[in-house]
This record gives sequence, C-alpha cells and structure tokens, in this order.
Amino acid sequence: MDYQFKDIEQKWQQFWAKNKTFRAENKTSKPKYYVLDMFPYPSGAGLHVGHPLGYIASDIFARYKRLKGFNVLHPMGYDSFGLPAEQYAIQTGQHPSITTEANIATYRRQLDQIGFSFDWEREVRTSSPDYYKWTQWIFMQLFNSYYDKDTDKAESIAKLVAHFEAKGSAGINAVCDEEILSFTAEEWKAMGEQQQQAELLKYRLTYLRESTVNWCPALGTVLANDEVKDGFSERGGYPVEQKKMMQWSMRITAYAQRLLEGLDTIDWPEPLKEMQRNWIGKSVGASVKFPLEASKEGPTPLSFREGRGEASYIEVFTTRVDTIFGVSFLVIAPEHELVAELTTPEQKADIDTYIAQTKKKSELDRMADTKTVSGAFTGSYVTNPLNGDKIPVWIGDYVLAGYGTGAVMAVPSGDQRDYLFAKHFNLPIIPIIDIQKIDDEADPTKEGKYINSDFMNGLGYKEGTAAVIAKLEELGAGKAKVNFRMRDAIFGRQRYWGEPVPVYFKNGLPYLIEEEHLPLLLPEIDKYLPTESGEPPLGRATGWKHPEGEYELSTMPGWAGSSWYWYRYMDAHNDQEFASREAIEYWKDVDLYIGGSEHATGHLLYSRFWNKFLKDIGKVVEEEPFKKLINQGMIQGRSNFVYRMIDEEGRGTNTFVSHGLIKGYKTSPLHVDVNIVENDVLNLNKFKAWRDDFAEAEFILENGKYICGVEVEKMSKSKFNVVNPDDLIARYGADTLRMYEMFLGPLEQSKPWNTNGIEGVFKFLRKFWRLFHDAEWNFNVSNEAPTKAELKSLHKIIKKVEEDIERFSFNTSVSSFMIAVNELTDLKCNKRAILQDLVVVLAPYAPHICEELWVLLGNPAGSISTAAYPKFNPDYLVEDEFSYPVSINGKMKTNVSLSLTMETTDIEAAILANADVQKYLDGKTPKKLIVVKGRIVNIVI
Ligand code: ANZ
Repeated sequence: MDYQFKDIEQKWQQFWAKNKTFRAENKTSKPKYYVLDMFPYPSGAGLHVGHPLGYIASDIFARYKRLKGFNVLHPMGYDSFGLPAEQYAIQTGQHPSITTEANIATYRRQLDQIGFSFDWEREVRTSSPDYYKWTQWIFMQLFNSYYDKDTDKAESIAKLVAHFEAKGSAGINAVCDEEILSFTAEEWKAMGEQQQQAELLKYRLTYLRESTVNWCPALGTVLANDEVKDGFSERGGYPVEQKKMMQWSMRITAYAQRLLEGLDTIDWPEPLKEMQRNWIGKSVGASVKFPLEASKEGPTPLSFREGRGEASYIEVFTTRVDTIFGVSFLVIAPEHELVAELTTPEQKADIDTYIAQTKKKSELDRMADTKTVSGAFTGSYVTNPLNGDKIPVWIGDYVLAGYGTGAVMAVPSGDQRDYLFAKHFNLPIIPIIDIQKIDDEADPTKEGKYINSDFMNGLGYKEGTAAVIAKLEELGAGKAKVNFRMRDAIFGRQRYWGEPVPVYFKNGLPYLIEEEHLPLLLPEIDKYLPTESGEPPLGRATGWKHPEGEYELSTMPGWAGSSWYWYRYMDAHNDQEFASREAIEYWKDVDLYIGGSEHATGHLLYSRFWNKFLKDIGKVVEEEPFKKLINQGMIQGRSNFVYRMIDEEGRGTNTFVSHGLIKGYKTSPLHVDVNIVENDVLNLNKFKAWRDDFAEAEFILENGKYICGVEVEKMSKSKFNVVNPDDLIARYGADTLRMYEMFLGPLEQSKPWNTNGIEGVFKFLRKFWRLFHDAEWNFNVSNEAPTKAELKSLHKIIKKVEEDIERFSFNTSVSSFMIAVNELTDLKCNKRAILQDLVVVLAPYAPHICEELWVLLGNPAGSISTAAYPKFNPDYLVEDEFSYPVSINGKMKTNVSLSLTMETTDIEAAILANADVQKYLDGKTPKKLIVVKGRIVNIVI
C-alpha cells in the first residue's frame, strides 16, 4: 500500500494511548532521564506552528534516550491559572474554569495529533485543587521559615522563636526587614502575641510589606510593569499611578548570592545566565551615614541612634566610596521615608509639586530616562562625615526608592547623572582626581592622583577605597557593603483566577490556616470584578470566612504554580505529599529543559529560588532544578500586506494597489490573512469574501495580479500570519510536520515559517516507505546479506544521527536521512538487515511511520520505543575503493575507481585498460606511467 499517513498515525496514537507506551516507572534498574518542556498556558487560540517546535525537539530527544536504554520521564501539563481566562470571564460572565477546560481540550487534541511520547498519566494543571493544595502548602513552609545568614539556609521560624525566648534578639544574623527591634529574652516574653507576630513577620520568607505598585483605579487592580505604557494601562488606556499597598512578598533576596553562584554549576546558554546575573545585579561598595545638620551631633565622632524615631542621618549606598571628598549634595528618592521630615516649610510647595509629578512615571521610565534632569531642594542639610562639609539634600527621580538605601551621595565630578544634576541646578562640582580622564573600570584613578582629600592624596584606587572604608568604620559612619539590584518579589494580585493565599487575618496580622484544611478552595463569586469598595474579586464571595478572621483576598501571582511543577510530575497523584521522598530521590532533577528565553528572569529565577528553599527544608535533593537548558528560537510569521489607497482628506478608500505600484499612490498597508494568499499573490475573490467591507473592493493590478507585500514578524492572530498545525497535519501528516519543523533550521535560532519546503519532506517519507515496498506497493523486504555499500550508508546515518542528537542539532539529521534514503534507493536496497536498523534510527523523528514498518518487519507492536539504538561499527566506513584522478601530460582528464588493496602493477594494467583513458591515449603507448598508490596516476605521452 502507498504511504497512508492518516491511517497509520491514528492507529499508532491510539495504540500508544491504550497501551500507555510512554509510562515512566518510578523505580527501575535503568538510569533515569528527565526531559521537560515548559508547560503551556492554554490560551483560547490553540496551538500555532511555532508552539510545538520545542516540544518536537524534546520529544525526539526523549525517544532517543529510551532507545539508548534510559528510563525516561517526559511529562506534560498546563499552567492554567492566569489573566486571559479571567478577562474573558469578565466579558462573558463564563466561569474561567469552563474556558480553561475547553482550551485544555483543544490543546490536548492538538498535542495528541503530533504524536508526542508524553506520559499523560502524570498530567498536572496548576488550577486544579489537588495541585494548588501543594502550591499553598509550599507558601505555608515559606511563611514558617526565615533565612539564617550563619547557616546560610532557610531555617524554621520555631528556631528563631526559641532563640528569642532564650537570648532575645542578640546573636541573630538573619535576612529581615530593615526596621527590627532589639530586645532581651525577658522583653520578648513580655511582648503580647500581637507584637511578637508583628516582629516575626519581619523575618518570614513570605511576608506582608508595603510596596510601590502600578495601581490602575479604573481597572481596580495592580498592573505589571509591562502592562503599563507611558503612564496608562495597556488594556483600556486608563491612567495608572504609583501607589503604596500592602502586598505579599517573597524574600528571594535572601538567596541572591546562592542564585548567582549556582549559575556556574549549570549547563545553560551563556546569554541567559548573563541575564540572570544582571537581574541579580551584585554591587560591591559601601554604605555611608551622613549626619543631619539638625541633629547637631557634629561631624566627628558620630553617634547614631538606631531604630525608629526622629532621624539623625541619611544612609547612602555607593560603589565609589573613594569619591567621598567630591560629594557636593545628596539626592534621595521622592518616595524616601525622610522626605516629609526633611522638607522645610519654605520648600514644601516645591517638593509637593515635584512628588506629584514623579507619581506619573513608572520606575522603568525613570531608569530609562538618562537625559531629563529634574528635582527639588528639601531645604535641609547633612554633613560629610569625613570633612564636615555642609551638604544640601535634594530629591530627584533618578534615584530609585527600592535600590540600595534610596539615597545617593552625589559626586558631579565622578558620575554623569550627578554632573547633569549639578549643572542644571547650579550646584558645586568638586574635583577629586587631578586629571579628567576616569575610564578604567578596574582602576578609575589609574592615571591620576586623588586631590581635595585629607588622607588619600597619592594613593591608588584600591588603597584609597580601603583607607576611606577604614576611616568610616573607625568613626562608625560607614562600612563595606554588598548590594543586590534584585528586589524581593511581589507575590499577589487583586484578581480571581489564581491560588487563594492560605491565610486569614486576626487583629490586622496574618495567620496560616490549618494544614489539614488545605486546599483552601477558590470560592464562587457572582462577577469577576473588584467589589464596590475596591476590594479584590474574592471580596464578593459570600460565607467565605475563616472561623477566626477574614481570608486574604488577593490571589497568588502567575508564577506560583510554575515554580515547582516539575516535582509534581515525579509523583502526580500523591495526596499526602507534593511528591514522595522516594520519587524525588529517584528522579532528582530535570536533565534537559527546553523552553523560551522570555522566561529568563521570571519563571527560571523563581523556580531556582523555590528549589533552593525546598532543598534547605530537606524536601528535595538537588540545589539546582534544571541541569541543562535549551532555548528554542521563535518561529516568526511571514505576514502579507495589501495597500489601501488614501483619498485627499486622508481617508482610506476601497481601492487596493499592488505592491509593485505603490510608489505612484498614497496608500497605507494592511495585514491580510496569509491563508488567502499563495506565493504572495492575493486571491481576489477570497479577499472580497474575507471581510464584509471588502466585498466591493477594487484593485490596481500589475501584470494582471495583485502582489502582496511581505514582512517577517511575530506570529500572532492580530497579524493574520498564523499557520495552524492542524491544517498541515491533515495534508501531510504529523511525521512530516515533525521533521519539517526540525528541518527549518538550528533549534536555537529564530526563523520565519515558510511552508514551501514541506512538500520535500513529505516526498522523503514516501520514498522511505517505498524502500520497503515493490512497484505494486506490496511489502517486500529481502533476507539477503547486505552489501558493503549498503552497510556503509546505514552506518553513516547511525553515526550522524547519534552525534547530531547528542548536540541538539536536529536540522542536520533531517538532511542526512534524505541522503541515506537516496543512497539506498539508488542501491535498490530492500534488505531487512539494513532497513530494520534504519527504522529505529528514524523513529524519534517520525515515530508513526517507523512503528508501522517495525511491525511489518515482524516485530511486536510498540516495541520500537524500547528497541536498542543500533551500534555504530566504524569498520563499515573504512573506504576500500579509491577514485584515482588520472592526469595526462599534466592535465586532469578523468577518474578511475579501483580497490585500495590492488598492487601497483595491477593498477597500471587497470588504468591502461580503462575505456576513458584509452580514448585519451588515442592508440599511443605512454612514455611514462607513474602510480602513487591511494593518491594519483600520472601519464606522459
Ligand atoms: C557615588 C558615586 C560616585 C557613584 C561615582 C557612582 C560613581 P550600581 O553599580 O548599579 O550598584 N546609586 C545608589 N543608590 C541608588 C539609587 N537608589 N538610585 C539610583 N542610583 C543609585 O550603582 C551604584 C551607584 O549608583 C552608587 O555609587 C550611587 O552612585 C548610585 F563617581 O555613589 B555612586
């Protein structure tokens, strides 16, 4: 029979599902291998051809590893909480779980069609209660933990309480809020429950904190930075302001150093690691306290009051403490907590105006803008702790509240932004080095000497810095400090479709619900909108109340469920633990993770953080979750455009100009559905039928055709350039689609989708099928012994594919398969000894056709998945023939292929007997015949 891909693919997909062919066992004697894909958010649009790219690559790898004798875990699931389903719910009133369910069904159908070897018994859905029960459970563990800097790991809050009870706060070296109390054991015990809990919250790894957020009053929610454009919400265009709100946060900063160090131990793409390094942003510098003039404590010696109350100093973080003698003013963030206290009555109006102005700018805008200078003077002064200079304090939006201490010592002679600020407001510029040039980062003073300093003159950068820090320490006015750019992560949103936070409030303080009451189910509500009083949607739930207080009304953010899901796959149905110890000790970590680089600083950082935490509390065994990671490139869309003519008043007409003619007209481009365009020629009738307003469209054609413009862009519905895998599978089959997606180019590169080549891949599979069949399409395989040439073809491909897969070069294998099948076709090879192995080598790429042929070859159904990858034998590749170049009178004339084992005299005879050579000799006897064995033959006539 001819290649009937439809029947074959359906048959094997059903067989795999029924027989659970790809079920992974948690215990076998085989070595384990865990291949993970980033699980999808099931959106309403379904899969387009770009989505499966990474899944196909990981599936090939998973199937290959099974052939190599590994026990492979290759699971799939859904990251099914999230905004789009909720947005849809707001518009239609349909419960997001219904939309989610429907979308998952579409995804599942589409994934099944492609023939993935997923172990579907382990499927997870982050929105399902038996999954989010454990997300909530992990939240509880974080709430019950703090980070001990001495043991350098998370420890139980109970240990902290025991310490407080025995020794008070003395000797605690923990990551915590800035303002913590100092107390003795007696004082601790004397505190009421309320105050103790408030104090403990400052240490917990998940805690409530006042954070500045993008608040959109019209939408009634906090927005992420990328949902805000120029002060307005991206969706709806409503004004967004910066607002302080109590929010759940995760103390990820406790793990900053470990997150940084761990990067050196994992096999990830270097650019991705670099993105994480930058995000973590380690800066080595110093913190310096500038005493307030008003404190009247004088420049030296300094005594600083700790804790709350009237401030006596401003603390700055600097990476250039050596420039302290060049400080001519201080700039603090407009949100700095001392602003109100520092502002004098005369300056109040200025300061208030300025603060109102900065509220409109997002932090991203503030960081990006390095040109506009703005600020206001508070009216207060501090003193330079080293020379007693009186220094004015300004506020300015280039200083960010959340970084360092939210205050900078400004050195206009050393820092560009400080320089611009000084110029703009006419503030002094004090030189610090005797030359202008400071361009060596490692030693900014290399070519100059410090000036204007008491004790640094003549020192180099390193010694100068050390001398300043020593002096500051002596005075109690500063110390060396490492600062991280990364902030604690906000962990909540005022939305419905997410995990409820397992917390209730009593007397304004959060308490965990009892573990046995997990999962805390998402309640039903009437509308998916905030309440009239501006509370999150959960505030609408009636009768949803803990016996002792109100539940938390915000839900967990999108990244909660995806920060640990790879563990759930290890033991997906466990209702006692998030996964059993046994399963975790067996599978350990993910050996290969494939996904998009857009998750570099989100999901991939949060996952590493939770993994380290789970390791600290003894629940998992590896410090890093994903040993090797590959980013698949994006498949871009190839968009087509039509050009609408514009009339005199600038309005669009109903006439469309072909691309080659647009120079002569005023037109504006319009995306057109790529499915009504073939080879860039627009199908005019389909275009008229496409949209009602085009029914009467007129065209200005070139050579009788309408030629569309082309651009490569992101594949997206709004650009009408989406190619659906379903259509391609219906036309060519999944095996062709799988191979074609790989054939497009290197996995890690972005590339435009172009359907033109798919026909070639389909023809290749048909030719492969043909090898096993005679001219009447009868299955016909011979048991004869293979020839050397056949064995050579086979072993070449065995070696090539193995090498390719091991280095994740899937596209190069596809062309090698084509060469191998062409060679075997030319050799008219239908030998079992060759074809049987070839089927196994091709099976990871084109599993359906290979299963079918494997069974036709007489093997048990399904067993190709666990067959052994053929062993490469280098002997078959040893060349035993050589094609001698024959040169006559110094000119290359022809080639003659001869065995390499032939003696020189036999070679001479064979050359002279060759018909081509005889033609050139034209009856003459050569004067000379020189044979260089294995190299060349020279003839002189
Ligand atoms: C004095 C100085 C002199 C500085 C000089 C730089 C050059 P990184 O490397 O990114 O950590 N800074 C500190 N806190 C800030 C904040 N909240 N917002 C904006 N800028 C802040 O940068 C640290 C440097 O950035 C610090 O060192 C400080 O300026 C500024 F010739 O202090 B520097």
